[in-house]
Amino acid sequence: MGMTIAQKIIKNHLVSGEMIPGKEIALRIDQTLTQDATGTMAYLEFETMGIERVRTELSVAYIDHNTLQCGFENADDHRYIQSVAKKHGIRFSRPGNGICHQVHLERFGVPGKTLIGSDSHTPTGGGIGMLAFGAGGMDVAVAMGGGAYYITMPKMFKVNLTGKLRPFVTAKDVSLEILRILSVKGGVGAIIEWGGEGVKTLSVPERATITNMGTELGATTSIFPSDEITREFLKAEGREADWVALESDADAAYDRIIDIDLDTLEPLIACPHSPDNVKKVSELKGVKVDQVCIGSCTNSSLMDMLKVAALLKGRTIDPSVSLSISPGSKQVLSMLASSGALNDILASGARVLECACGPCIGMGFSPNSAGVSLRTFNRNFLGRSGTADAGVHLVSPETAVAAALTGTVTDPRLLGEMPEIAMPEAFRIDDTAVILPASPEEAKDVEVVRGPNIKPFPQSKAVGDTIEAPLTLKVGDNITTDHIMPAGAKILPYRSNIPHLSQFCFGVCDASFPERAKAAGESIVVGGSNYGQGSSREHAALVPMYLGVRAVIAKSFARIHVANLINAGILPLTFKNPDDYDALSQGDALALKSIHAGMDAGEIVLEDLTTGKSFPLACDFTERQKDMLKAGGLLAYTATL
Ligand code: MIC
Ligand code: SF4
Repeated sequence: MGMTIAQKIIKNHLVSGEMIPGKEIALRIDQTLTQDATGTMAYLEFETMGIERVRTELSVAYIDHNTLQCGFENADDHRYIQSVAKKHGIRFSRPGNGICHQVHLERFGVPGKTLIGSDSHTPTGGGIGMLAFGAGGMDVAVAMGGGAYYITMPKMFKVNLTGKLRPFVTAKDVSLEILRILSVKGGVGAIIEWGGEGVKTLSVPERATITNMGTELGATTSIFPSDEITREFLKAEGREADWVALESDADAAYDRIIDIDLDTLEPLIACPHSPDNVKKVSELKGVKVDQVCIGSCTNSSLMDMLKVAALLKGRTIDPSVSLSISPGSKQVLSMLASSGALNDILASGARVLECACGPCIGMGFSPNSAGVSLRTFNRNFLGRSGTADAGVHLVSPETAVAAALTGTVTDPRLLGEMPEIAMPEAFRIDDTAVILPASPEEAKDVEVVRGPNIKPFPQSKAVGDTIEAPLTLKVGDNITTDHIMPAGAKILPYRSNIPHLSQFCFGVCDASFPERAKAAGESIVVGGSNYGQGSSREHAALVPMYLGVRAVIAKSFARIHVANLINAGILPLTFKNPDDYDALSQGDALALKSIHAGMDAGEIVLEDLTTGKSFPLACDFTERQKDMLKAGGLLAYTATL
């Protein structure tokens, strides 16, 4: 039987395991990336492994998230990352050079290679035909050390595109359409391959918008073929030699095929507070808009920015709207400047921010109280913007401009003619903001600089045979890692200081949780379905671990988060009967007994000592995962090898 693109790349990188959906496989990783909000912890973890030089083909450390420097913390962490990168053979992308996924696509991504990144939107690389995964920092540290990356062999979904997008309907609308169809859980356990005749009408940046937002579907990753369009893009980046053709076999089998006719799509909008709460823009016509933000790893390519500039040209934004524009990379910004498009943006009244994540992760530009914000980003989770009662909506750059000009939600097709914008034949190449590591000889003398905000890694505990602990927090469905460990300008600087960070754990759901958990000493958290969706931040596991959480029981888990829980030595268990969730109450005294035998049998019984009821819980751990849990997490396990 023929193979899909992803299956071919997996086969080429398979270290162990069988390519049977649901079974654990280990993959050789060619490239890694980190960003600064997860990177400090990832490099601290890498350092504990005592490896002199990374063993990947390429590893890049980006600075793009924590670029507001309101105190010494972020600046210190950046110096730490820069020095650790220099010492251990990692390229360092300076602050200002751009958002990791945009820069990686431009300068480093290679079709057919594997990439893992300590950021959930690493699948952006699928736009160029890479098999790219978001992962926890510890998994990235292991991959930098030459270790394999373990995942569950995914199912294969195909989205078959036909037709061609009409003017003012964009790749972002394709992303929102697939979210409407599949929901934020619909991609769990699957790799989504984009194919069909319609693919030939999409440029690499458009493809990357789509693979970027595959993360919001919960998919393991998403991928496009590598074709002539990919070759043209790489050629324009001066990297034609990196191109290889990649396509699935004609008789490849898929677990699910979804058809989307690009001709029939309309401008779409995801309403608060979930990326799958999708409506037609026309349904929200006239809703007052306070703020518009254009940028993020989803929509910050040169093409996106040139379209925005062309639509803003000769117009000024509505006086009641605040518009921010963050180009995705220095390459994008410098080409906007040299083409004159930057002047059209500035003349419109927009505020141009640096090439970084910025408002997407609440690093400034939080909306006004109860403000309506239209953003070209990928997530609109409650509180993520930094304003608790803001209503964040996700839209295309075209829809964002229409709202900025009119002050209300407006169908962009009312803006008139879409100006013709051609993809440049050559991008402006300047890699001076990527600092190369020291040579192996010089590396010995490089001193790693550590600021006072870097606190020791919290001690994990081995999973013993019994856990008796209260249920300190019960939460509902689709809890994101932004709920568990919020980010934003005030909290992000403490990503290397777990004790400080712990005060904010579950702050979006229940601000009293940290105190309650500390008072309890050890505790158990209960969640609904798709627990831990969203960001890859391992802090959403490390901080609960620090607060004494020993087990999380949920209806189902998101892929990266469940791996992070195991890496942190927290036992993730699922309800065999999802209705049992209703029988548990916050504050109940719970007991898990005969855990080790239960892990082997695939079932552990939960006793509710308060109500006297008991419930069967499922666990399907591999031998490696069992050993990791019994050792107290990945770092403790690695030390035993
Ligand atoms: C995000 O978009 O939520 C982030 C911030 O990029 C995270 C990483 C982090 O929390 O540092 C992600 O997507 O993994
Ligand atoms: Fe940065 Fe936002 Fe992309 Fe995360 S989703 S990497 S915060 S731009």
